[in-house]
Amino acid sequence: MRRIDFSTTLGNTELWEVVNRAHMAHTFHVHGVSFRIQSRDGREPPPWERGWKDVVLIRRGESVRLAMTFTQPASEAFPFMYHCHMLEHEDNGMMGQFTVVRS
Ligand SMILES: [Cu+2]
Repeated sequence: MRRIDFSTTLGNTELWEVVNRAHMAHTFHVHGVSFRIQSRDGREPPPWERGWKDVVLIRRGESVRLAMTFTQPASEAFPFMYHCHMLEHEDNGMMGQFTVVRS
């Protein structure tokens, strides 16, 4: 609960590549920010996935690129989380935490 996995700066735009090397699909969710799916396995996402998201399904073996801009601060005392949205997975630790600091 007290672990901070990384920190970013308020106003930063980042491109995250999330790779699912597991044997099943996972629903990747980020708190405190919305993102757009830039690609799935290097290909443009289908039309229904081109809007703002906070959850993305990542099938086994798949890789997605997500673009996001951090507009809300998050301190070490109240960090944001990113996690699998399947309850049994997040309850078993498929989760991380990050801060958004002022420059
Ligand atoms: Cu999962």
